[in-house]
Amino acid sequence: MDIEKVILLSVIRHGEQADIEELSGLVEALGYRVVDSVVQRRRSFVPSTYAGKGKIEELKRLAEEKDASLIVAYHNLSPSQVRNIERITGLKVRDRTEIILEIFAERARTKEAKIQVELAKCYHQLSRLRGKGKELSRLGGGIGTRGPGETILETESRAIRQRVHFLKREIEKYSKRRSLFTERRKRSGLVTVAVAGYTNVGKSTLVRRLTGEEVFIKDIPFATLDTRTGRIFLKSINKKVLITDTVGFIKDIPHELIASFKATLQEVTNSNIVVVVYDITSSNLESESDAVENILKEIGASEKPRITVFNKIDLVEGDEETFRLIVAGRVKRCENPVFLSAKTGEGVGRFLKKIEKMIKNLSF
Ligand SMILES: Nc1nc2c(ncn2[C@@H]2O[C@H](COP(=O)(O)OP(=O)(O)OP(=O)(O)O)[C@@H](O)[C@H]2O)c(=O)[nH]1
Ligand SMILES: [Mg+2]
Repeated sequence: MDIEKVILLSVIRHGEQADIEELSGLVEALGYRVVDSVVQRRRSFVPSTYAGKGKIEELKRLAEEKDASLIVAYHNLSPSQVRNIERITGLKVRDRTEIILEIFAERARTKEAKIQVELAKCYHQLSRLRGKGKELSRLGGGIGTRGPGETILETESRAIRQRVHFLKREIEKYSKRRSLFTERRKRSGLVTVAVAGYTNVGKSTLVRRLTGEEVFIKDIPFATLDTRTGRIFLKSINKKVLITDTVGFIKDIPHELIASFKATLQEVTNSNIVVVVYDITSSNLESESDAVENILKEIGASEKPRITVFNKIDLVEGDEETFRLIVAGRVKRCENPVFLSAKTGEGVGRFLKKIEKMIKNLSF
């Protein structure tokens, strides 16, 4: 079968940025090929077509020329925007949230992750239906009339809401189980360290390096969707420490995903120390750091004791001074910085020393 060819579409409003390269990586993670991208700078989105009509026409010509069959928009689109762009171009249209949800759906392995992804999809469908409802009611007849479309919408959204109710109850079970584990850990005096950070920075590689756990590592966004915990023993302070790998963060994360992955992200909130990992080679440290801080805040973990890891130093020439210069002023918070390579192991000793010191000082 031919690989589906995709053109990316983004409207950048004044003072805003869109990470087209990242969107391209996400789309390609699903096995599509990105053949071009169209970017329009303007003050606001066009309500009916997201980008201006001229741009959409240009997109149509480009798609013909490049044999593309799918358009992926950077921002969330309303149902009417999708319909209008589809009508003008004759191509399928999706948005970034749908792409991320699809990646999550593809990667989910455990029952819990699958339930969380399904919940996120339900939330997304509901928000789309709400949009559709508004459009229909604008078209609708006089007071008290109920168009047939509306009835179908109501039935549809009721079915989804029932499913949401069921899925939430299922997630609650996992959440309770996690709370029990947390309690037990606390009582047994085990210290827990959660490894968090942007997607694809090397969190799982670090956890594997430290614990030897066979976690899944791959050069793709969202390789990890489930938390995995391994343990290490810190001889000098005679303590067992649990290290948990977590799902990666992303900018403008679909709100549906944070809401449904709260249970998994609870591991970060419940831990004693949070290790925030960055990829020192990233050219987007600033916006990645913003995203990380926003999500940590949303899950109530921003005030946890933390260590900031800059990973992948094997890809950079130089010494610690060079590394410091590379990251200087680029991440919002930089408590207890450590530079290391999870791949080669360089600097991992220093990292463990930092953890030991922190545990001693915090006297867990
Ligand atoms: N050169 C180099 N590559 C690394 C290092 N650490 C991780 N990688 C590579 O970076 C990619 C992502 O690594 P993962 O450990 O899966 O990253 P992650 O943060 O767990 O990613 P998600 O689970 O997808 O959020 C893989 O190709 C790793 O081999 C490192 O220290 N140096
Ligand atoms: Mg991972």
